[in-house]
Amino acid sequence: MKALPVTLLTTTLLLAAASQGSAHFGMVIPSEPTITPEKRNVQLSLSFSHPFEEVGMDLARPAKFSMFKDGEESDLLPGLQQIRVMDHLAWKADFQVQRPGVYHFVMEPVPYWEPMEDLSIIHYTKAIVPAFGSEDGWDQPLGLPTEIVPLLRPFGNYAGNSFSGQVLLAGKPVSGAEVEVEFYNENQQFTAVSDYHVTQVVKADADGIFSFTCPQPGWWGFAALNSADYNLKNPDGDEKPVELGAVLWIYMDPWQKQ
Ligand SMILES: [Cu+2]
Repeated sequence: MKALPVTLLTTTLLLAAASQGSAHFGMVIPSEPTITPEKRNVQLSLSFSHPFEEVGMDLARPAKFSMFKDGEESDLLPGLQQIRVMDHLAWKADFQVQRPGVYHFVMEPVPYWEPMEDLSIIHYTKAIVPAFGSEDGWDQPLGLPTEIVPLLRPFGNYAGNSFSGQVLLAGKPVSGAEVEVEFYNENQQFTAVSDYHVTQVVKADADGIFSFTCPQPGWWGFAALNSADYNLKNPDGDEKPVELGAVLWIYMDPWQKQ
């Protein structure tokens, strides 16, 4: 960051500050939304970012990174490698798929202290990747502290489909949960009509169920934010509240002509 005019720099910092607080998302983005026998390798990119604006934040080495399949959890943490995403510290994992199935990838970051909100943030972040035509188990909760369980099968969808999911906290539906929605605006192909359009918001019903129609092809992130029933110490050693995010990323394909 050099030779930026002072006014532009100031504006950038103000914009970054203004968008903090609502728009950061844990991100687990697979290199392929579905796995075929011809291309068995999938690379997972892990970051903590503002997906629409493509403004990155540093993601410390996650506390956990796992793959769940058929009720079994595999630890992928040892294979994580540092990368840069949106010019900030991020992580990647290479995973080779051997067998058909539905692979749930889950990141648990270390708590992120957010002074502007006076709380720590933990976004349990999930992406669900099917392999070799299997679709068994996409609707299974994983028993995370908080999670969005898809009601729409989270793959093989077109832009324009409506995503539905249920927000769980400690395994129970969250009545009226607030869910933030952002499009991963790769290469800044779109610009926001207003600041309100960057992060969209939908509320769940009494059973924690919400729907949102995704109008563009690409990755869409859903983040249901709730308060933990515990505190954590901030860097000054003070006990502060904790925001638990249940984040799910799904991919919407474009329609294809013959
Ligand atoms: Cu932020």
